Amino acid sequence: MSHDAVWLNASLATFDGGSDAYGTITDGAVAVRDGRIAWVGKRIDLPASWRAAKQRDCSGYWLTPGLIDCHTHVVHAGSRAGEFEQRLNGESYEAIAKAGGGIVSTVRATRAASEEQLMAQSLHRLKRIVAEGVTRVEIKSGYGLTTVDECKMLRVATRLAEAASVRVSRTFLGAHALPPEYAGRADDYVTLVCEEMLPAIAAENLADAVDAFCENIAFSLEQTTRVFKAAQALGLPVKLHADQLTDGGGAALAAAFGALSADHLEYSSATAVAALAKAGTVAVLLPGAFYMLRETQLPPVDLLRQAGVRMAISTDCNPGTSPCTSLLLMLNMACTLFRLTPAEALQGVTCNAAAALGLEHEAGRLKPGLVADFALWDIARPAQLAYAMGANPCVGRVLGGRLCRD
Ligand code: DI6
Ligand code: FE
Repeated sequence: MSHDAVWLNASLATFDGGSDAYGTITDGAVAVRDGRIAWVGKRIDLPASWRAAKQRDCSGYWLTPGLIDCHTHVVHAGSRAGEFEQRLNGESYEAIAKAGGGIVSTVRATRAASEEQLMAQSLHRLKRIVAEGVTRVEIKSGYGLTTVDECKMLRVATRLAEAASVRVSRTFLGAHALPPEYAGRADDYVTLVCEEMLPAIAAENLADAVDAFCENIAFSLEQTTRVFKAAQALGLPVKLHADQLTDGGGAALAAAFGALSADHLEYSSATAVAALAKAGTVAVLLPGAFYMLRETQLPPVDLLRQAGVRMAISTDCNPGTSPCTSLLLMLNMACTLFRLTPAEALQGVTCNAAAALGLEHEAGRLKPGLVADFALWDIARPAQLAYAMGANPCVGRVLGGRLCRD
């Protein structure tokens, strides 16, 4: 069945230039052909050739690009509520990780789960993310840490697209934590990641990008460099968890490799910011992890802004440092905690989130040629999406021109 139609009677936030930071068009129209945007503009300017097309009435709602959650670990098993309690009793994230808790406890649960169990637990969370107007989600592996279990996670990520009516970008994060069986042998584990896991994942086409956790509790600059070289040799783009807990030089390394994104960045230096700007690497800011860790070091937002580094915002949905399934709440926190403007925050979950996934010419704006993925909102102005806490004004999601039933 064709979903070619003209979407009418909506205010548009195109994020594609125009009179304000949202690219607002009042009384707009969006024409869709073959799942892609064919025309965007004011209704009165709609070309005559579209006047006889099927019409979809948006009832005066706001229509934006479908939101993109560009950094999640939504596929995992188990919960870390106990660890949360430990932290409130004074234990630090690093100390818990060193004592065999933290990421490694989720690794145990994820290894123990069958593909179907992992699917069921993850789908439940993903549906909550998607319900807030999200049409694309990035999903990382990184809680398997064996070839079999990393592939299991990425297969679940692949299958979730259909199950949750959402587009999925899959990222291989084998270098997330050192599995206990490799204690004291981190370089050997990195060899496994580069020489066994990556080729297996590339051969099965299970990943769209490769990520690593570059941090003193995880992998060094040298180890990250090995992973990046192996990824690029297989033609896979890279991204990095960088400078989250310390200034370890991760963001500068990501820039040196032309990474799609460098994520977290609380401790990134001015030099690193300049390198990101030069490389065109997107800064992915994760206010949920900042909040959950009760971090006080703010990411260098003013420097990023001045340098023209594109900023994206994401949930970082993960069981340890950001058990969050609300991208709208992250908009609010990006504004209140990081002092982004509502327009910057919204660019961070649309056009800049697309760029963080290497999809800036595919998604994230209302622009001819891009996918017809939309969210419809019962709001009076776009800033309302960043203003409210705990509200969900999403009244419809459109994927490739087709209205989703959810
Ligand atoms: N940084 C994070 O915030 C998450 N992973 C990472 O590399 C934490 C993941 C976890 O604690 O389970
Ligand atoms: Fe993360």
